[in-house]
Amino acid sequence: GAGVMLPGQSRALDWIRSGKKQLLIGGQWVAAASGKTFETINPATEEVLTQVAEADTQDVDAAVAAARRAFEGPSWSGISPHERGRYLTKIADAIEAHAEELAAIESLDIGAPLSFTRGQVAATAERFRYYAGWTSKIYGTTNASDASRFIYMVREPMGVCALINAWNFPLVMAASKLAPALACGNTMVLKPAEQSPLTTLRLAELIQEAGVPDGVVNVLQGYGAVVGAAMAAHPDVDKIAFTGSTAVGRSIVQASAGNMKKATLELGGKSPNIIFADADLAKAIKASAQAFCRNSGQICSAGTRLLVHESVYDEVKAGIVAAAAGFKVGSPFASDTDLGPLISARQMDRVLSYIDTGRKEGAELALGGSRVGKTGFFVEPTVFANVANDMTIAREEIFGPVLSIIKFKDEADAIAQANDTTYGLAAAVWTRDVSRAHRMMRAIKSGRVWINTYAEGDPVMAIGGYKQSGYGREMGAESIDAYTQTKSVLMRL
Ligand code: TXE
Repeated sequence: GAGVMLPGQSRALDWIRSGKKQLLIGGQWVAAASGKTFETINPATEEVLTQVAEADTQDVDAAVAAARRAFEGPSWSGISPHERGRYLTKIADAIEAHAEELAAIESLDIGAPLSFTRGQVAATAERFRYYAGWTSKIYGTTNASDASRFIYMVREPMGVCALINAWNFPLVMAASKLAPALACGNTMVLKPAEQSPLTTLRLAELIQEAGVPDGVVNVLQGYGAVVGAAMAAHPDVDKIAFTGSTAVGRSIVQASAGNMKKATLELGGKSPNIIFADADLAKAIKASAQAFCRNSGQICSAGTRLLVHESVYDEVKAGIVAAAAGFKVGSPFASDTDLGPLISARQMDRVLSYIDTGRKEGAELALGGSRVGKTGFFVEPTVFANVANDMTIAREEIFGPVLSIIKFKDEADAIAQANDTTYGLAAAVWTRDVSRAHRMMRAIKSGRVWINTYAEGDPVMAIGGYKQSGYGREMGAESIDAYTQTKSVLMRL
């Protein structure tokens, strides 16, 4: 059970109960113009954690106006890059100083185990530190030219950025957008997902305490179809960055076309995880079980299609089933929990209905398949074997702890099946053959490839999709490109 309350957990509850969870507009915490609020739920207990202000289009106008004033004023985009870097470092320090509290708020709001959210908090701080280093290293270029001319290119911030996030990694996702956007001198309006606003609000308080000027970071919690859509369509927003479903991504591109916002989109995936017969099978099995169960499978790059060479298929299948059967489903605050609940009743129903579809389409249910308990949105690790790559469960993103195991005959067959998807976010290859690893890496159409590991990350690595997994990239040097634009200058001497 959850047992005695941890210090971070009680600080988290104190913060959640302290004061209203309002909107941050122009440096002020304010109620929504409409006065409306909505509930945020603890998905492990189904209890209401607190009420948060519910923004609508009026609040979007106010927040965009505040971001515009902050951008055009001298106190942010005009300051020394070194000074901007110091703000980012201060934010990273504050995140680390409040690590246990932030991890506990995240676990309360999204249900992920504390062991997971602690790692997320560390990754959040690391992202601010990484981009703190970038502020003073954003270079333009100059070209050779004849003696009568001087030609150079400068990189400038985009301006006002609209940042819209999903609920599966609220803090890390906030950092992936805020840190590079701040580093480049932009101002922003950030919308956390309606299911998971709390850590974003706490982070915004820490950003304020770090002294970032009013209006640079504005936060609006609210529903996607209202607030998100208004941000995407707003004529005074210069850039939009979105993480979420491919369907909403498409509507964002359409809405943003009105004023030609620059867009980056990080969308869904159906990532192939490919095990060859010559792999270190023990390692491959262990990591592959985690690859579809981490964060209860609510990860865009989760390894949900396990492609296994036919000669080791039975052994890998048995190993995966045994490993996943050993995972403990339970309270995010119990130290032995591997899988917490899914984010919402809606997501749980969605996942259970995919499991139903898998059964109906004739896949072999080798493990799990049901809800756990009656309270909280818990679903067991679920493994389907003998899956054909054209079944619905192998084609659509389920976003729950559900694995499809698919056989392949040879390298060519593995490549064909791996690429037979509308997505292209991530992939992994397990083999001891170095040449094969490189051949596979080249052949796979996805934005990220792991070799003999899964889900490891580093702030230098860009994240993003081939095909319908997205536009552009987040993180690494590519985020500096995504949050700046180039101005070319020609001077006649
Ligand atoms: O996503 P939405 P949902 C996938 C995953 C999941 C499915 C549905 O398969 O099962 O999407 O999840 C905001 N204009 N991913 O419904 O709706 C919304 O408020 C502007 C994969 O939660 O895409 C939230 O802030 N914004 C993904 C954000 O978009 C809108 C992570 C994401 O919500 C909007 C999450 C609109 N019209 C879900 N409608 C990944 N890439 O990791 C909604 N939003």
